[in-house]
Amino acid sequence: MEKHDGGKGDNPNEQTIVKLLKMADYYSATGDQWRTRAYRQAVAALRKERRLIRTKQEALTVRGIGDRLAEKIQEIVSIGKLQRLDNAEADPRDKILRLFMGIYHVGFPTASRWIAEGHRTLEDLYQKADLNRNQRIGIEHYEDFQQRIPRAEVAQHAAIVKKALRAADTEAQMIIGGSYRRGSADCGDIDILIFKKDAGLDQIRALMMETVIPELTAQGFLKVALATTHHQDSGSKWHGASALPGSKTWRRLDLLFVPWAELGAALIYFTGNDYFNRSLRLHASRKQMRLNQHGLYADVMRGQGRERITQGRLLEGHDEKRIFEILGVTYRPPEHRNP
Ligand code: DCP
Ligand code: MG
Ligand code: MN
Repeated sequence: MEKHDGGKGDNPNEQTIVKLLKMADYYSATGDQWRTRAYRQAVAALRKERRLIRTKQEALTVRGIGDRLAEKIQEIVSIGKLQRLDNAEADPRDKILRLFMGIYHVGFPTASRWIAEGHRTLEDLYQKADLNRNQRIGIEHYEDFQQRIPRAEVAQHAAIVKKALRAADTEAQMIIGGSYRRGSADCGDIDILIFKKDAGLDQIRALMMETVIPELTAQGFLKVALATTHHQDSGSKWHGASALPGSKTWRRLDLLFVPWAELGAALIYFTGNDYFNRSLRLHASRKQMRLNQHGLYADVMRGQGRERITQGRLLEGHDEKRIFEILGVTYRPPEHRNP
């Protein structure tokens, strides 16, 4: 689940924004996409305001804020809290839902099915539920995977990966992405992009799967592989866990294998955050372009239901700054991509 740092602190509506973002996180965690969107929209609208919005009437004059949200905003400003948020945080079913959704790769559907089956604790699940291997590992290392990782430790894990990478190929390169690249003091996991000048995906993938990952596993640094994917749309990646020498704490490690030609688009995608990505992609589609983790495209043909008919013509894939430029968006350094 995505967590928020709240914002930059120079907006008169900061207190309101923080509460609304918590609600958005809460609704997102419970699978309510409609409300999630409404709350995020309200936050985006408030961010653009220069004045403090105090009353429902004032809130209703802001584009993107409807009746219900306007009431919530008035409640926050007048009593300094949001009853709905306090209730949500106290509700036992929601607590269990969030507990279960904290397991690696468990989403709302699985978590609610487990609750319907009568499970209430991680112990229940572990003893009685029908779990796959990754879910078992996720429960065994629940505490580890829930902890934030101090920034300095992320760098230590990355240094170990880099050493093995360079030993396998002196020209291979990597960049730490995710919240680390955005400058966070601590991270939910370790996200690393792997690439090499002029190399295609197959070359990077072979280097990692045949040499680097087996080597790091033999060293005892990599503890388990949780998922590997390799296909057209979602790209090529490795999910697993690592631990520093002498430490019993497992950390989640995500490796993204990136073709040289797609480095810029992959950097944008893997740097995030996910809200930033969504708004940039939306911006692209409003300009008749399409942005994904592989590149920025023009002339994308869509059918009646907005489904894509053609991939379109590649405008830019390699150069991160150039992608912003073509989109007509002022370049934002990673530290400023925390909407
Ligand atoms: N990403 C995305 N959409 C998602 C999930 C991820 O666009 N649904 C992108 C943006 C993220 C990046 O991938 O920044 C890495 O994903 P993480 O889940 O590791 O998220 P962060 O690194 O941003 O945060 P955390 O510190 O919680 O790991
Ligand atoms: Mg991350
Ligand atoms: Mn990640």
